[in-house]
Amino acid sequence: MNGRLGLVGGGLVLGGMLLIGASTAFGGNIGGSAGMMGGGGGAGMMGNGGGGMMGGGGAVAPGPGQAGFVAGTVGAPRVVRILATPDLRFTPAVIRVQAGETVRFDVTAMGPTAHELMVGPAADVAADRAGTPEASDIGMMQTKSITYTFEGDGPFAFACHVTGHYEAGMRGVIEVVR
Ligand SMILES: [Cu+2]
Repeated sequence: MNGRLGLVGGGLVLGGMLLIGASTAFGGNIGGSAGMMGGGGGAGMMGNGGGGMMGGGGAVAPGPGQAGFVAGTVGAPRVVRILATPDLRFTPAVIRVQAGETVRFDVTAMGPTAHELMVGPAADVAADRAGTPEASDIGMMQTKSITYTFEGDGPFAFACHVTGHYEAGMRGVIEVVR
């Protein structure tokens, strides 16, 4: 019995770590999906997308402005994972990039609603301007990517322009770190 309890305890610890990560990065909105994300490459997601948010996690890759940070290049973009959640939010909603770096955003739709991801200058993203880089029709548990090089001072932003989503708050900001 003791041995079995120990095993259960270990499982809870692991689950707890995932949930801590999930609640930090995802606002706790996808609690039921945390395990699934963990099995599907959660470690990489945390390492790449967590950055400063995770604050102190030993396995977390340093973010822009932090010692040891490796900026993305055109040849080897830095991967940042974004979740499009059923409550019409992006997680994370604030992403830091280093000036000039190239980032590949991998966005996954976490629920039955299809989403889009537009990335670019904030004014273009707000206006849903044609020609602004966009991944569209991202279905449930589907992941699509946009690769973007952050030249200039910004401001930059990202958003979903499926009808009503932007107005509901489905948008985020990209902070450029120099
Ligand atoms: Cu959306």
